[in-house]
Amino acid sequence: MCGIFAYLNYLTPKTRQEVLDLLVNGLKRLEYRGYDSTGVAIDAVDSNDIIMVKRCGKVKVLEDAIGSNFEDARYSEEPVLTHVGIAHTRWATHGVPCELNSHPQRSDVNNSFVVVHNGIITNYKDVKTLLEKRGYVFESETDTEVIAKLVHHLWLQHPNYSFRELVEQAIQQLEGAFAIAFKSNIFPGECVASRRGSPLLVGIRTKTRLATDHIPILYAKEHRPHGTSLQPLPLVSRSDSTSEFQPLENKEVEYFFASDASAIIEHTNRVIYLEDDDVAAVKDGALSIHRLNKVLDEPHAREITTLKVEIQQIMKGNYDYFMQKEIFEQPESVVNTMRGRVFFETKNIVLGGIKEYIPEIRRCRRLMLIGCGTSYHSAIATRQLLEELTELPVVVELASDFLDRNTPIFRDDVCFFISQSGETADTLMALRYCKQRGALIVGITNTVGSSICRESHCGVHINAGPEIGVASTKAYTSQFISLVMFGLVMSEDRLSLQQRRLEIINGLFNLPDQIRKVLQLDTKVQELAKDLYQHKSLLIMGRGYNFATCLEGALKVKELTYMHSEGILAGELKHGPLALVDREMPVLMIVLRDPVYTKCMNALQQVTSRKGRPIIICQEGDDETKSFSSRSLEIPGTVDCLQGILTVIPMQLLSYHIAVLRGCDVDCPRNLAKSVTVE
Ligand code: G6Q
Ligand code: GLU
Repeated sequence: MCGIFAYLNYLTPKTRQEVLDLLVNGLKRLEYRGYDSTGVAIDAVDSNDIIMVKRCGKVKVLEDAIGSNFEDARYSEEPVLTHVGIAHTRWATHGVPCELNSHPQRSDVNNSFVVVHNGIITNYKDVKTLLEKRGYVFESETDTEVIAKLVHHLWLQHPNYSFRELVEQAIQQLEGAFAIAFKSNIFPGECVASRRGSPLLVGIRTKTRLATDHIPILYAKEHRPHGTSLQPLPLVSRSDSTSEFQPLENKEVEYFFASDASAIIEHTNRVIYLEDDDVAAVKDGALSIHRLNKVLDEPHAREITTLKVEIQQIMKGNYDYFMQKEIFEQPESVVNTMRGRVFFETKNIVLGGIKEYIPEIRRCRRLMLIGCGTSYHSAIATRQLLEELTELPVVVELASDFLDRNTPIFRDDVCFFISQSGETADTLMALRYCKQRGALIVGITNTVGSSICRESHCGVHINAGPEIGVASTKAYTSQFISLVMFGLVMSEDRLSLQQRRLEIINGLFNLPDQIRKVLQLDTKVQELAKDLYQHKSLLIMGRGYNFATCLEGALKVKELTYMHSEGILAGELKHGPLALVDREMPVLMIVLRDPVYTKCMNALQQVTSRKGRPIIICQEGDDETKSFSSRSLEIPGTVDCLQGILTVIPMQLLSYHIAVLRGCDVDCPRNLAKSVTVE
């Protein structure tokens, strides 16, 4: 989730226009991360005021708006010695993309404190309620606005605190994930930034060589642990570490704060990667890094590292394609989907976006899950579990077919529309069809403010972060988890299901590490791809909870490699597809130790006795199953209903590697678009 770029020049004359150009250019470098709106904040010419320009849409729109906003010649002619500018590309999580919800968000009409933020503040409602009681009036729908207002509130309570101390105290009250950068007209020339769970780095440019390669970390003397009750607001004692204060001092210096190095590298290659809960503050040109509490064995300084990479390389990290990057992001994206929703300690699940509708959903006649392509597969993947946990009939529909059939819909139906983009025309038409007939509409999307979001009665944002590769990967696993979370909410008061729920919640807890483990199979999968890429076809077989993986795997192979591929329900083998099997036909079979294991083994034997040479995806350590083939991939075992999240990853990797070997355009397969807005 999205982009921060901030720039501070100390005793380095720059016109405001130059600062603006720098900020806009920084945002352009971050565009590839995906976003829906943008904004900047800089200082006014003849006062301490902060001027903000925010726009919905592309950075280019912001650039044009800036052009007309700062026509005053003094912006391009009068150099300023010291200046702070902050800028942002937003990927909405709370509140639709619009000017008011764009960042920077402000503390008050005077713009006393303005902030740019990446991530999600999961306890923003509590903080907001508290601040509203103290008279704050909120103007946006974002979670971010609470950060700016909280800092303002703390400043009113402790007018002697430094900018850095105010931010330090504010972040103790925040839960969730964030990278933030602040600017203030009460503290001109200063910038304070921090992070937790979302990346942020500081670039440093000086005329002369830096005197040090390390910035010592300073600690607050007292602190409160995270997530303390918000009543009353903290009266934490001030961190007083002046005796240790050894900031990086330089006469002329420029600082760049950014979500990733792509926005910094053209200015400097000297950077510090901030760690979670670091607070980096620049005052009088000196950078200092603070932490709230000392952790044993922690380094005492943050190292200034020298980047030796090209911009292109940074944008995709160590990856060659966005799709590959997105596959490897899954250990983090699944955490983002669960953040602030699954409480592992109390075994509690809260889905804020549908909470109020749960009683109505519990009374419904049936659940319908509707989508296209990969999104449809996430419905197939979770249908069985939803039937089990909700004890309701669950119908899964392809949006286009659903419309063709004039499917009967009733007022007491609950219809889920699953869509990464939230704009797929077929899904949207099906939504409108169901809405007209009085059904309750639940949107499951990755794009806040999309048509499906807006037209739903309620919903769940899957929070997978922008997906750039046309082939959907991390959105699938996040859709999967969102639907599982829904099932868990529906079953929370069913006594007979408590053991099952517990098993699933524990399974969710272990998922990120298990995904990391599956990703380690990458080289092995690449080897398999070398065996397969010259073939014309690939059959993928499985059943039960893993049938969806077969369909999704086959879709990935088709769209990326242009090879024929088919996902086959293993139970259907003898009703036709078995005729395809011989020595030459590539077959991949998913055989896990779950309730349908014996049936899958039957299918495996049917294949091998026709001289088929299947590649087997089986459970770690399952030597018996493995012995049926010379080629296998072992994946960690989890609870049966979550296994599909782990089995789909080798399929994503396999299709990716075959596509690379066949010389296909991985991120933009021919004839396909990321968002299908035509029927
Ligand atoms: C798969 C594709 C595609 C996609 C559908 C539905 O790799 O991305 O199958 O899932 O076109 O798109 P939405 O999820 O955006 O509705
Ligand atoms: N949660 C914030 C919002 O919706 C920030 C989203 C982002 O990372 O851009 O405004």
